[in-house]
Amino acid sequence: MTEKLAINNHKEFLNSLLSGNRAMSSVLARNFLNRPASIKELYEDIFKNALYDVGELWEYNKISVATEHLASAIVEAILNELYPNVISKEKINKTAIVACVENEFHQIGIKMVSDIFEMNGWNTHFLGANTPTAELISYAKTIKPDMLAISLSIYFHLPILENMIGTVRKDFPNLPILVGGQAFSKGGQEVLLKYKNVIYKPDLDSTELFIKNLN
Ligand code: B12
Repeated sequence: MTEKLAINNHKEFLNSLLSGNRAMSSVLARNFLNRPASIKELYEDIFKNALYDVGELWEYNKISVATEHLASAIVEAILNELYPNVISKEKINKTAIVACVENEFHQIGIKMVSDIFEMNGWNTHFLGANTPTAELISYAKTIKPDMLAISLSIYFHLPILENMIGTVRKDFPNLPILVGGQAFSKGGQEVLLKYKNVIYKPDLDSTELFIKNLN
């Protein structure tokens, strides 16, 4: 019965999220991967588009905050559930610390980015939402990462990012810092040009291309 549940586009997955049906959402996601489709397609075309719609529905008061919270919690749960599909068999002995800037609570996009690193053989340390800069730095000193990947969704968090970059640079002058997130969807990337080795990527395809070129 469950194998017959299929999605052709993100709207069907969105309906499942809005009805709060975690079990069905999970089956739909797994069946999508049986087509076959890549994890990246599932993340970008289904999860991301559905969550962007959730955001719009919330913005226009068409759904409650509770429904929005539930929808994002279901997607996060499915990301964790799919993690075994993400782990690469061939590790390349490179490590990335992956986090959101301080005060930033949107962590689903950066979790997807973390998975893209993993799929390409990297070890990732996913610190998640609202990571205090001082903690990030003291953790980085113990891990000695090859890359820092940082997310921000709220444009007003840009000064926090700039402050973080400045502080990181004191201890890690050459560490590549990959930056992304919706804060830059309407511009703002030019602010990053003044920093050496700070790279902006808008989505999972461009992030993966960037990682593969490094590898
Ligand atoms: C779920 C959600 C929440 C949840 C987050 C839960 C969680 N566990 O993450 C909670 C409830 C915490 C939340 C809170 C708020 N939210 Co909110 N939220 C959303 C929602 C619906 C989905 C976010 C999401 O997961 N999107 C899907 C992911 C996959 O997309 P993404 O983040 O863009 O990531 C992609 C790329 O940007 C990129 N990327 C992301 N990070 C990185 C990092 C790197 C290094 C790279 C290379 C790439 C990259 O890769 C991803 C894949 O392509 C969005 C709607 C939307 N448009 O996204 C609103 C939205 C982001 N929220 C919004 C707002 C206003 C808020 C609040 C201020 C609401 C409030 N009044 O309290 C607070 C702010 C909290 C804070 N301080 O951060 C606005 C932001 C508007 C703006 N740009 O300023 C949005 C757009 C809703 C809207 N339409 O108005 N929110």
